[in-house]
Amino acid sequence: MNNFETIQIETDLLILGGGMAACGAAFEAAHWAKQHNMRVTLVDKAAMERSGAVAMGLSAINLYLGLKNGKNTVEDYVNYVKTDLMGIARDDLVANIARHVDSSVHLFEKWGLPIWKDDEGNYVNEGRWQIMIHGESYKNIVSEAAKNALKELGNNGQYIERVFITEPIMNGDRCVGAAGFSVRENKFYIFKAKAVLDVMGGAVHVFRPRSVGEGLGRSWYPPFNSGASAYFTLKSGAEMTCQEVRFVPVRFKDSYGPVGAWFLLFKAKATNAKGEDYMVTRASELEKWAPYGTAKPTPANLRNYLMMLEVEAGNGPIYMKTDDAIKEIVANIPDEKEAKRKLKELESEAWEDFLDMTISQALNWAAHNISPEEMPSEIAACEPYFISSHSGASGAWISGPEDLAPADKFWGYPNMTTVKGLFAAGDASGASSHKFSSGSFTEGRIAAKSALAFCSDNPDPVVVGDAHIEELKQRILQPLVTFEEHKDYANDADVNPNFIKPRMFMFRLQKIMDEYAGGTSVGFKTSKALLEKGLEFLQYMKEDAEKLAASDLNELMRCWENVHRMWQAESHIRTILFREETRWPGYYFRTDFPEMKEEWKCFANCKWDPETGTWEMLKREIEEI
Ligand code: SFD
Ligand code: AMP
Repeated sequence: MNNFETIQIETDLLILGGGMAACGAAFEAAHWAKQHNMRVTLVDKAAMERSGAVAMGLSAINLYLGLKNGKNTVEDYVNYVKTDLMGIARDDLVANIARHVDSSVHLFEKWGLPIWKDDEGNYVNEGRWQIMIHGESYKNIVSEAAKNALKELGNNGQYIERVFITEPIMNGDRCVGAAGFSVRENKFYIFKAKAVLDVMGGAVHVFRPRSVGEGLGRSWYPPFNSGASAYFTLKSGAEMTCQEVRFVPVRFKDSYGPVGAWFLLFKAKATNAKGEDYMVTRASELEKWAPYGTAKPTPANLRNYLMMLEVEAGNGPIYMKTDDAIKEIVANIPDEKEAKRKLKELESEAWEDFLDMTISQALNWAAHNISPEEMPSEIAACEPYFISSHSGASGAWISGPEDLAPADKFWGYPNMTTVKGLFAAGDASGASSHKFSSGSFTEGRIAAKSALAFCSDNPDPVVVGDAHIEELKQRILQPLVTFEEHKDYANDADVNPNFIKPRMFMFRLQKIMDEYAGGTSVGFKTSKALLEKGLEFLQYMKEDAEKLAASDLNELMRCWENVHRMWQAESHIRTILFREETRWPGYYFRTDFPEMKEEWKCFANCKWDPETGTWEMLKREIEEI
């Protein structure tokens, strides 16, 4: 530990993360910081060029309203999001993002992102809210603009890559910075800031993945996002919302390729093995979940649910009828030459959809001799993830904008959590689903502007005592010490009675979550008895977390990633337990409370108290605007 240099950095706004929300934050912050001579520092655990969920690229921008064309209104979008989330969403937050998102998309295009255009020069819509892009380099383009904006601040702007943020730094009830370490060099970092923006994405590998053994690590959500956002806000004592609302995407089986383009652009159907369209044959099930179940489009969790009923009935495999969809489009073209040209075009678009964002799915097709125009492909429900910017909703409970938020949902600074000086956006903020890449970038912009206003109003320098810094350093680097102390006891580095390695710790966490909290192996079902047992096992894990051991910096990161996941897991179990109903079948199902209840048409929030170490569960009202 003595050979770790301690580096202290002072700034005004500290942006934690380098993903879509962080890039939006950096871009916007640079504009305001220049005018007010303020300092902005961004810290990413990876390299911004390819970090976060957009690392591999994307083939669509899922949130674009086209307000200028008068096609959609902000209100339409709020209604869509709320229905998709079975009535649970913050109107004020969703509307705030929706009214600003188009301008962010126009910036992406200006920076060089190729967006599909039709013959009249209009964007090509995938669905009502989604537009198609040639997006393999989406993240490179957006991060370059963010970095350039920070560079323009000269000494007042910096981005630091490959530093893993571990812990919040508190001064009483205010968040004043963060501690972390380099994943490449023996350097321990202390960031002191007037305002902190938590944008470290969502969480994967909390639940046991379907891919094990040689496929381990292949998941829909990127393996790098490991619950740091939720851990950071929880440990600061911030109130959290929708921690029960996980996302279970349906994807092409085993390689997790996207389905949106197939369903929306190509109008493909999914069927059971007998060729039955379960959205039709099981339509009556949707009435049980009215008014959401009977709305159009059917909420994502209910689309999943009908498919899961087929699997349970033994009617799998489930197929995406790529072949039928392509044939139908081509069949409507009378001219033979034109039909042939169209077929080639569709084939190319189908492959690009994967190559733009999930390259392994294209490899999977190639490996299994799949020609999408000739045969269908299997689809399946993935394991659960935490991603509030997509169709999940878990994250910090934040202040809305003054002009839209009801009185109890505005506390001075938009996007500030219930902890002073701590802001959240993207996957880190909750109850504003379907923001996606463009909305997360936009929310980052909103949050950064607000956080700089907080810095202006709280200009005094931040103080963090030396003893506090030393305590943080000891605690964060402890896994390296534990390993050094005990490594010679056993001849297998993974099996040692004196410590637990992060990989083993992760397997244990995933087994608990899978079996007790409704993972894939139990068909996404759980109950009070199962959840309470899972919670008991998590308490033992918390004790064992003190014995995590790391042989190098990479493992030190893995140790803390799994501690972060464990906190995400605990808040998830506690909130599922609290909400005594089933509201999102297809994401999870409470067998002891199998129905949706009017009394639970509210937010289920939770809060961990840093003073007492106890959890509080709260109901918060849903207000229509
Ligand atoms: O359709 C630390 N998303 C899609 N959005 C679209 O607009 N179109 C699509 O086509 C999309 N598809 C999609 C999407 C997501 C995924 C996983 C797939 C496919 C496979 C959603 C967007 O990607 C998503 O909404 C945004 O990326 C969210 O932005 P943000 O900023 O909240 O999260 P991030 O971009 O993942 O960035 C997180 C950053 O945090 C860093 N980080 N840094 C320091 N210390 C730590 N401890 C940290 N932990 C994490 C990360 O490195 C990263 O920089 S579709 O198929 O669904
Ligand atoms: P996905 O590839 O599933 O992430 O979908 C991309 C976008 O299309 C998201 O906005 C989804 O909500 C939407 N979407 C996907 N499938 C459907 C469907 N069958 N009906 C309506 N919307 C869908």
